[in-house]
Amino acid sequence: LTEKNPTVVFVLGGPGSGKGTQCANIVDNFQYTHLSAGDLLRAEIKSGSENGTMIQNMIKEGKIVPSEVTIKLLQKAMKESGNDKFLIDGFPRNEENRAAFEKVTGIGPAFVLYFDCPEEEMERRLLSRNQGREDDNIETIRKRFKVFLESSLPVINYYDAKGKVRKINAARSVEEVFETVKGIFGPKNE
Ligand code: UP5
Ligand code: MG
Repeated sequence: LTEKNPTVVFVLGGPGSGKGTQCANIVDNFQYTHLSAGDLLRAEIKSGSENGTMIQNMIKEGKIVPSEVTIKLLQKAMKESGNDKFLIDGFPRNEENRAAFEKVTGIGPAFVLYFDCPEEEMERRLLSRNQGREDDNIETIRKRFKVFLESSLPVINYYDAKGKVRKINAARSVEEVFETVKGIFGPKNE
């Protein structure tokens, strides 16, 4: 990294809560680079890397890929971006991810965006997404919800206890949600 103290915002929320959609809007309005851990892992599968089959199997089961794999991909993408402001979307997903990222990179998040959305709404969105994602079927979606509740919510609670969580009602239109998001990033960065 060229800058010594990069700014990192973790973007968290359940499957289908709108993390990727809102990150795209943030990037259009503020000087951030969007890094989706899930997108990086899916690109790794496509590239035919030696970890590809393992990653594919874990995503199909809604399981969390070992943190060293994900962190390596994130670090590489951060370096290649040349930027020093990052939206890290869909990571950290469990306590081990969180602790390992802080240990390996020495970076803690400036804050954490948490897109809060009821499961029924997330399920509706995922089932109608139609982008050919192997994990957008009802069996895998149920597993993803379970992993989110059991492993990812505790990470959000950890940062909430530190006053770092900005919780957003994500069960509104894309535009309404982004109005709230904009207020968090502030006019000064626009
Ligand atoms: N949509 C979005 N916002 C809407 C709104 N306000 N109103 C109506 N519709 C809305 O949105 C999902 C769909 O809803 C889209 O069709 C969108 O148009 C619509 P999206 O913005 O894609 O939601 P997002 O929260 O990004 O959903 P995604 O499915 O990407 O979330 P996941 O957290 O499940 O997926 P991710 O790619 O992060 O991870 C996938 C898997 O990779 C994990 O299950 C895990 O197996 C693995 N993984 C790891 O192991 N480690 C990691 O660190 C990351 C991932
Ligand atoms: Mg996403």
